[in-house]
Amino acid sequence: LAERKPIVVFVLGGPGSGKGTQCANIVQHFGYTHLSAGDLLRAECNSGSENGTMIQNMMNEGKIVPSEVTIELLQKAMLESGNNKFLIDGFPRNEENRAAFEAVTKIEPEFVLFFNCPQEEMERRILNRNQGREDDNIETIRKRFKVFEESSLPVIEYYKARGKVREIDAAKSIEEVFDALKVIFTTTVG
Ligand code: UP5
Ligand code: MG
Repeated sequence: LAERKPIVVFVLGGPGSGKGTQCANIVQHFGYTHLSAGDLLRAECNSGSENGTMIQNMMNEGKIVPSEVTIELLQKAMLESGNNKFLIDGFPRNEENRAAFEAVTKIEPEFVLFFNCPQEEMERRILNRNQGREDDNIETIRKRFKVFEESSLPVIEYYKARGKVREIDAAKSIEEVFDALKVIFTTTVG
C-alpha cells in the first residue's frame, strides 16, 4: 500500500462535529475516497463477522475498538477503492491507533483536519440525527465525549506540534464550513 504513495488526510473532531457530512462534500469536489472508520466498523458488525459482537459492545460503550481490527478494515478499503486519495474520517482516535497505523502501513497523513465544535452543539446535532445509530443515546454520547477529550484530543495535539493540523470552526453552517474546507483543499493539495 505504501508503495502507491497514497495521499491520506485524517479528518478528526468530536462526535457530531460534522466529519461525515463534510467528507461527502469533499468527495464531490476533490475526488477523494471517504473512509469512515466508524462506518467500516458498523458494516463489519452487520456482516456477521466473528468480531461483530465485540465491536458492537465496544461502540455501544463509546470505547475505541482495538487498532488491529480498524487498521485491517481501512487497509482493505484503501486497496479495494482503486483510488489514491483518501479522507480517513474518525481515525486515529488515540495514540495507539496513530502509532499502529504508521507502523503497519508506513503512511503519514498529508495533513489533519480538526473540526472544532462546542460540545452542546455536537450533542444537539447527534440527538437530532435520527439515523438509528445505537450509540446516539444520551448515555453513550456522554461517554463518546469523554473518550474524545481524554484519548483523541492528544492525537490532534501530536499533529499540531508537527504543524500538520488545519483547524476548522465546525460550529458554523454546513455551507460556511465547506467554504473553509475548499480553501484548504485548493491551496494545500490539488
Ligand atoms: N450537521 C453536520 N454539520 C452541521 C452543521 N455545520 N450545522 C448543523 N448541523 C450539522 O453530523 C452529525 C449531524 O449534524 C448530522 O445530522 C448532520 O446533518 C448535522 P455528521 O456529519 O454525522 O457528524 P460526525 O462528525 O460524522 O459524527 P459521528 O457521530 O459520526 O462521529 P463519531 O466520531 O462519534 O462517530 P464514528 O462513526 O466516527 O465512531 C463511532 C464509534 O465507533 C466510536 O465511538 C467508537 O466506539 C468506534 N470507533 C472506533 O472504535 N475506532 C475508530 O477508529 C472509529 C470509530
Ligand atoms: Mg461520522
